[in-house]
Amino acid sequence: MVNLRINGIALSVQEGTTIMNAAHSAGIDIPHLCYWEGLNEIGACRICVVEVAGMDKLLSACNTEVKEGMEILTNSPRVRLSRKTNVQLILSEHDCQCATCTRSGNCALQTIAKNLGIANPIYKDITEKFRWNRHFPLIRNSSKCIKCMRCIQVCDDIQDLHVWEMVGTAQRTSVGVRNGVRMDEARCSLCGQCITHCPVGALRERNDMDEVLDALADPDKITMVQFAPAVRVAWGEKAGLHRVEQTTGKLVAALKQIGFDYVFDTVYSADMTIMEEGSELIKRMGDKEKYSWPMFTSCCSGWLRFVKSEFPCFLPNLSTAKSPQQMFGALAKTYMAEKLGIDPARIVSVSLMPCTAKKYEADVEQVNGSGFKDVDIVLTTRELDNLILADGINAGELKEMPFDSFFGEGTGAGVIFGATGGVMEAALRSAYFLITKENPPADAFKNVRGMNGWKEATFTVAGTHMKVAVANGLGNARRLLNAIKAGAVEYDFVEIMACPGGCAGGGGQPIHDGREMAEIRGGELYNIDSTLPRRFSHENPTVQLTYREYLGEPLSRRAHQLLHTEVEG
Ligand code: HC0
Ligand code: SF4
Repeated sequence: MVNLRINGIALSVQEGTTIMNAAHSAGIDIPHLCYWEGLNEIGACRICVVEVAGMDKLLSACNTEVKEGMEILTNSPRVRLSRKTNVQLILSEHDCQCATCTRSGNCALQTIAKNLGIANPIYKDITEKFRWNRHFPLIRNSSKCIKCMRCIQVCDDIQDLHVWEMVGTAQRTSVGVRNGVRMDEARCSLCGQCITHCPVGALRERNDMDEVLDALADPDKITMVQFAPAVRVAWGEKAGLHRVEQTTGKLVAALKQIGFDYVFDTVYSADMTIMEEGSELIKRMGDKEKYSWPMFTSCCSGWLRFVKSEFPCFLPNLSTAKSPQQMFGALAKTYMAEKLGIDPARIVSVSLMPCTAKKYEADVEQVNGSGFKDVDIVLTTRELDNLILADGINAGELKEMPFDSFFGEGTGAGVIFGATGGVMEAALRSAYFLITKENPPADAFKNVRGMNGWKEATFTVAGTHMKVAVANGLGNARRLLNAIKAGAVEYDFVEIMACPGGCAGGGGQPIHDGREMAEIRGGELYNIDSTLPRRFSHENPTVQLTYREYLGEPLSRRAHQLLHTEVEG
């Protein structure tokens, strides 16, 4: 037997085994193109190259046998760069008319280029018909548009935003931005629903994978990654994992294999959000005249863009609490940096989200409170899946790993943030406690669950009646806001999520053509909540510690500086 290590994993294999097969036995599938076992093991495509400690040259894994004591890396920065460059070179000689190719959808080159996140062939000059701001989080390549008009339908009928329209006549008919404005000037919420409903690759998010890979390759940087509630119930779909197999522990293990230094959970900061937003609601209710009603949740970045452009009159009604993504970033570069004794300037804070609008949110100046950019890079669930696939990680084989201590501790209340009604339910669970000093039954507020676009409920807490509403999908949000404006309805607290079904159906989630997945994924979030030992945000021991050690109490001056968009309450 031969003993060796691959990506730090120790293993023992038969003499004569190739690196490719040894890696496979450790759960790592090294990407390859020309290799066919027993037929073609010539290492010609140079896609399966790996780095072996002590050797200058990269070796092809398909035809190199293992040797005793070998230390092999299948995903080092050199390997990743070489693999990507080699695929780019192959593409430069390839006629990429995939839609009309009989192998489309079953093509190794197409798959590998996609898994490696190659969005534009750099050795070819593809001329697009429309000018586009490539920094904008939503990108459209009109040369791939098939004019199916799904983007127009979802934006008009579901989101009621009307960003797209048919432009031109006869042969020049195409889809364009309404009124000929530039995309970054359109009233787009960045919900990304046009992307998840596009049957081809004409619409996509900005690809930020390379920024993450650069950070991972930089020895001066410390990489911290958080992942959102809704990512945990979708990340394994691409790899074909059964719902019960796509656990958070496996995702932590995948992120560690990719090379992140710290893996944390956005659910921790969702619990922080509840403490701040719940306290804010109680404070506002104690001084009703001073504030505009109802109070709106403020954690959905698509909804924030929508309210700013469509209903600015409601801006004072928004909770000043930042989203969990941003709370996490602010605490990572202050409290966490202090605790770990790290210079915050060295931290690269990466966020894995089911959302395209979160890419925009991280760049908004008012949400940065740490003195640095609180969240440096946001990847969608689809980009996360590509990171996993690009490194040949076999998700089904991963051994569960725990989050890094201690931003990994979260409660069921934080988990359900990812489903419509979840933020409201989590807030009510803790508001009840903050008012009465007793926990309600954990499922006391379940009336706000479900896929209805506009839900209402009334609860009585310590003799106070509270009327709440929950809307998902921006068309429903518009109807609800118009009804409030007209005086037809009155509420105390309203949750709005831009995507149908909430983040579970977010615009950055894996695409299943022709199928809405929000209800299934949302149901899974409620299952997780029901099985967790803690289901109330105020019971999160890390949240309690954060207040004891660092913030004092909810709505304190420091809490305002880091966790709210207003420095004073
Ligand atoms: Fe969501 Fe969130 S619940 S917006 O949908 O609040 O994206 O999942 O991460 O930030 O937690 C998205 C999901 C989040 C945030 C949380 C909130
Ligand atoms: Fe993003 Fe979630 Fe809002 Fe959709 S519902 S825009 S995924 S934050």
